[in-house]
Amino acid sequence: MIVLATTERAYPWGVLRSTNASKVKVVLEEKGLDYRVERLSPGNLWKKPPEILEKHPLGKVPYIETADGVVFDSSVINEYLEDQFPEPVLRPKNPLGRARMRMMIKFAEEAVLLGGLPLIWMPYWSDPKDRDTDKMEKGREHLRAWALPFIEREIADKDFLCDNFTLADAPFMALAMVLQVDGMDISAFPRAEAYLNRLRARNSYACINPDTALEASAGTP
Ligand SMILES: N[C@@H](CCC(=O)N[C@@H](CS)C(=O)NCC(=O)O)C(=O)O
Repeated sequence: MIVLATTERAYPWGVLRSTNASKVKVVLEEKGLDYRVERLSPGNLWKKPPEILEKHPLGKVPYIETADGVVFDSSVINEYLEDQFPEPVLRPKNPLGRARMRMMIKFAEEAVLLGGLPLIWMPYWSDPKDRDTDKMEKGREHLRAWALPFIEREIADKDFLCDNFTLADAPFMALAMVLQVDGMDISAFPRAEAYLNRLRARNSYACINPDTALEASAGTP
């Protein structure tokens, strides 16, 4: 049984989950693997106690614990899962296809998960009256300037970024999750909007859907 260390918490406006760990959670689901969620408090991520640093030297989530050892960093974990559990295949076969998949993941890491998304997502972990709404709007502007035009162009007339669903799509499921809570209007990017809805329609999305209760998304039943 794989243990996924993450941060997830229920609020009246939805169940909020770590964006980077959500990338991994959907891949565990897509591969039908047995796993259990271990929830670390957001406070511990900032305090970085030794028991977390022992598992993840940067004191972040996600990391996974397997019978073979600990693996940290969402993109590294997802490729490890693909290597260790190759079915169903979530990686293109040819080198150029793989390079494309990794470029999509790299873009998502820098322009989405580190770029615009935290400006929108972090305030949702606080009371509405404590939120910096200007900062949240900056996050939305960042998405309108970078992530959404990129998706609009790269998805073109495909269903998924590398034709079939692959690891390239996992980080964009975290974007779908954040925008479900935020409700930002993205109708100016119709192909990106349809793509995010396609990701939300996958069975694996249920484990990160803000409408799914914590008890119903703790891993394999
Ligand atoms: N590149 C890392 C980023 C991990 C990351 O920043 N995780 C956030 C939660 S979504 C975290 O632990 N933040 C606490 C911190 O940065 O100290 C990954 O993909 O796993």
